[in-house]
Order: sequence, then structure tokens, then C-alpha cells
Amino acid sequence: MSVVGIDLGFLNCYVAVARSGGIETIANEYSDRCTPACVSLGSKTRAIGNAAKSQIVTNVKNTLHGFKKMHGRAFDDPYIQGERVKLPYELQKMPNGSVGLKVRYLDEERPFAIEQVTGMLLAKLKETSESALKKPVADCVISVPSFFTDAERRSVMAAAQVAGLNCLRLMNETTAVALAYGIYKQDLPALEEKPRNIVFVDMGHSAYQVSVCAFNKGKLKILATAFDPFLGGRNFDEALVDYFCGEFRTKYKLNVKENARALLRLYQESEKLKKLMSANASDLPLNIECFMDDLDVSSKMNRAQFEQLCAPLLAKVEPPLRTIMDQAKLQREDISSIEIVGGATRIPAVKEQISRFFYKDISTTLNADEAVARGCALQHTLLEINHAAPFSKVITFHKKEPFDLEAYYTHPNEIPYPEPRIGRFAIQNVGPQYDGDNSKVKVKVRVNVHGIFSVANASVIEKQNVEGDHSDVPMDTESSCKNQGKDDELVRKTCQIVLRIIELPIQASLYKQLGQDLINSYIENEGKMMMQDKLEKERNDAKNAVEEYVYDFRDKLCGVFEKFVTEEESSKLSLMLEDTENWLYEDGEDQSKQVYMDKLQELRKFGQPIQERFMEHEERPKALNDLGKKV
Ligand code: ATP
Ligand code: K
Ligand code: MG
Repeated sequence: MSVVGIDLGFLNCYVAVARSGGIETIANEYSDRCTPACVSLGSKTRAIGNAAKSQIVTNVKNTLHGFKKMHGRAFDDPYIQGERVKLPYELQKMPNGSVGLKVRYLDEERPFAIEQVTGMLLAKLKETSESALKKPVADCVISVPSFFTDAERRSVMAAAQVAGLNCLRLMNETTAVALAYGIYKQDLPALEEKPRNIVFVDMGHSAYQVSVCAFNKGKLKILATAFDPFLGGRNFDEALVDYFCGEFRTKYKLNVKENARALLRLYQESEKLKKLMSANASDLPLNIECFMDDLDVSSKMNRAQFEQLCAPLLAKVEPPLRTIMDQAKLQREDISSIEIVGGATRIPAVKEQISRFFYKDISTTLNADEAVARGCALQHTLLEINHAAPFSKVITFHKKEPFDLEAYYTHPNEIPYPEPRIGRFAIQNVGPQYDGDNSKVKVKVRVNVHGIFSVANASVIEKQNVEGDHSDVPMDTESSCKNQGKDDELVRKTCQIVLRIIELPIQASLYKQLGQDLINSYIENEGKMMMQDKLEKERNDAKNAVEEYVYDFRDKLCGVFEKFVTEEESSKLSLMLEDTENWLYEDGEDQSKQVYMDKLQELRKFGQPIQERFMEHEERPKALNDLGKKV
């Protein structure tokens, strides 16, 4: 079975797969390799990806986008509250305190959990992969920002479950980029040689992540990573939007921020302008027709102005670069090349900042948009990754009673997350030893391949004083004998202290953990929505078939069929076709699939004989011809 790599972007998603010796990025039904991270809910069906993106300004309140960083967060989280005021759709607090994205779907107002929304998107990407690969896809590797915490990662894992995907690994975006680079490099230094150090810079729509990695043949070591979780293309768009809002207030007396639809259009046009400014330094126009209050608006901007406007953002490019160099204890001259990926690294001023810091030109060896997905598709390949995860560690405690462990992030201030606790783990069934001593409890903590922390197991080494027959002692136990006490009697007695390892139950309560029951209900719901989409599609197809038949037959009636119908038949049929057409716009506008199928059947009953006469006529000369050949 193929394993697909998924770049779950804030704005743009990509899917890649390793096959026939190469890596391929998969195109969707629009022949587009990029699938927008966008979900639109309607009164009958959902639209996901490209189809949803085109509804951003037409179905403002029910088209969801910009939700990647809502994973694993409480509704009251400051980040969520900050986003909430800017989003065109509503958020609401779910019963478990997490974020719900509120929409009207199937004519009913309802919230969706973030795991459901990302689940829809992932299910779409799964479907895209399946149609490209022509076989079922379940196994995948999904990218997450390197700064995602446990709760965020667990939430993405749940979303994968909702989509029916089996996520083999959550891969840090920084790791994926490094993998995508290493795999094609043929000229890397041999293992015993000095490694080649490469800096990777990824600035996407929502975040900025950098890393420095050491490469040898078949080996990749991540030396340091750093990030600014609040710097990306969206901030540059926002700077433009704020500027134009100010200008339109004075120039046209418009309060754009009060009109969700106008604001969304301004965002779209500003993003386009930003991209154009990457290729062109001169004045560029911004024109939006019927923008607000029936007004057309226009303005212009050039690259120099843009850079001035974005100076505070550009100043944020350097610090993470400095951090990785300090952490890895490297000098600029130790760096072989600086590789950039992510859409926002196309901004010339961003590139300049990076190259100025390293006194070096930057390279674009990698496909800036697809590198993350391609790296994810490479998860079990030739490169040995030296990585912070997975790892495990055993910690020993001496206790007489059950106890709690609390897990915290080592540097909570460095992660963009308000909760420093990962979770609490109650180690149960701990008691004193038979002799009243403390028990020796070994706890194994683990960070798994997804980068998620857990207490993997806990055990106690129990001393048992066993006398006489020891045949019931399990084979795998360690046994030892020692002097039991001061009593001579006892000393002379045969004794054996058996050390038995006993697994202890652990009760984990993780911060923002979803119960499996809830996830199961999301899975069930996703199934229902998929079925609804499928039925709705079939219904629409049936309706379209009627419409098509009407148009096609009408054309043919005054065309190829003309000679095969009497005038009477023709006018009767024309009338019927016209009636059907009218019906389609009136009573027939919204009928069940069966009604359309019956309608088509009815039309065919009249059309078929004519069709047959025509076919017979067409076939006859051919048949005679064939016959002639045979004779
Ligand atoms: P994230 O990595 O934060 O999850 P993402 O992966 O979806 O986001 P990308 O697809 O890497 O983001 O980048 C999208 C951003 O790049 C958008 O802000 C887009 O406007 C910007 N961008 C794309 N092309 C250009 C360009 N030519 N000039 C300037 N910006 C560009
Ligand atoms: K992307
Ligand atoms: Mg990205």
C-alpha cells in the first residue's frame, strides 16, 4: 500500500507519493497540485479545496479557512480570541471548552470541531490521492509545524482518524524539508568526512521556521531549529489591507472592516498585488469594482512602499536565523548553502534579509511549494535522521503509595501556546514493600514518532519473601537471597527474596485530549456527510442528465433527426422538451434523484423510436456495404 505525504498548510495543501523510483506530487481533479485549505458548507452539500475557495466571498459566513492553528486550543486561548475578531465566520465554545467553527449546514446552524474541519480537508486529500493512484490510500505522513505542542499534535492525529487515514507519523515541517533536500543530493560527504551544513528557511502563510542540518551520505542530523510562529505571508497581506483600509476611509469614506465581504475581497486583491510586487518593482494598480456601497475603488503601490510598510515584519526575519546559528555553535563560513521554501520566501525583501545575514546568496534547490509534502512522502527512506523524537527514558521513583507525575514543556515560554502542562499521569497501585520499605517504581516516559509525549509504562519491582517450595515462582523473575534479619533462626532457614516486576496501571489526563468516543462520533458524522455529498452529487447528475437530454434532442430535432420525424411528432416533442425545460426551472428545480430518472425515462420513451429510425438509416448502407464485401 502506498504511503502518501501530506503538507497540511495554513493556506495550501499538497500530497506527494514515492513511486517508481521517484517522488510525485499529486494533482487534484482541477489538475492543480495545490489544494486550498478551505471548506465550505452549504444547504445541501459541502465543498472542499478549490471549490470551497471560490466561495470565500460568496458564502462568507460558511466558508472556513485559516484554521490550521486552532488545533488543540481552548476557545478562551488568547490566540483564538485574537483570530476570532478577524475571521469572517463565527467561533463558539464547545462543551469541552475547545473551539467550534460555527456554520449553517443543511439549513441548520451548527458548530464543527476543528478535528472535523481538518478531517474534511484530509478526507478530500485522501480522495485526491486515491483517484490519482487508482487504489485505496490510508497510510500517510502528515506535516505539522515544528512548534506544535502535544495537544496540537494529538488534535491533528484525531483529524486524520476522522478522515479515515492512518497517520504513521506526524513529521515536523522542518524535518520534511531537510529530507526532501537530502534524498536527491548525490555528492554529500562520506560518513567519516566533515558533514555539509545546510540552512533551511520556510516562510509559509502563517509561520516562519528555520533549521540548520548536517548532511553526510545517508545521514541527516538536525542541529538546531527555531521559528517565529507569527510571521508569514498573511502578515504581509494584513499590512497591505490595513494600509488600503486607511486610504479608503479618507478617500471614499468607507469603513471596510465593517463589511466582511469587502474585507475578504480586499485581502484577496492585496495578496495578488503582493505577489505581483515580487516580480515587479514599479507602481502597480489595485482596482476593485463594486467594492462597497456600489463604489469602485482604486489605489496603487510599489515595492519600495511595500517594503517600508512591512519594515517591522522584515525585522523579524533575522532573529530565528541568529538563534539556530548560536544553538548549533556555527559560524557563517560553516554553512554550505541556504535553501529557501514556502511561498512567502518569494518576497524579494525577505530573501534579502536572509542573504544579508549569511553574507551569501540563497539557493532554491527545492520546489518551494512542494518540498514539505515530498519530504513527508519520504518518511522511510535511506536517510537516517538524527532527531529529537522518538526517544524514551526511564525514571526511577521510591514510593510507598500511588503518586502523580506532571509533565511540562521544558521551555514553555518559547512555544506559542498558553498551557505549560502536557498532562498529569497518576501511577496507581503503588504500596510499600512487604517489609515496609519504599517500592522502587520505574516509569518509562516517551516521545513517540509523532513528537507526542506519554508515560509508556510504569512498573514496580516487588520484593516477595518466599519460603520453601519455589516452583511457583515465574521463570523470568530475578531471585536473590540475603540475610533476612538478626534472628539466627531465620538466617538458618532457607529463604529467598523474589523480585517480581509488576506493571502498574496509569491514569493519564492529557491537556485537551479528546475522548475516543467523541472522535468516533466525528468519524460517524464524517461518514454521514460523505454519504450526503455523494447522494447530492448523484441527484445533481440525474438532474443534469435531464437537462442535457432536452438540449441535445432539441438540437437534433432540427438537425440530424429532421428527416425521421413527422411534423406532428416534431411539434409534440418540441412542446414536451419545452415543458420539461420550464419544469426544470420551476417545480423540477429541487426534486429527488428518482424524479429526474423517471423524467428522463419518460422523455426517452418518445425519443427512442426516432433515435432508432435514425440509427437504422445510418447503419443500413454500412451493413449493405459489409454484405457486399462478403459476397
Ligand atoms: P504554513 O506553512 O504557514 O502552514 P502554507 O504552507 O499554506 O502556510 P505557502 O503555500 O508556503 O503557505 O505560502 C503561501 C504564502 O506565500 C501566501 O501568503 C502567498 O501569498 C505567499 N506567496 C506565494 N507566492 C508569492 C510570491 N510570488 N510573492 C510573494 N508572496 C507569495
Ligand atoms: K504548503
Ligand atoms: Mg507550509
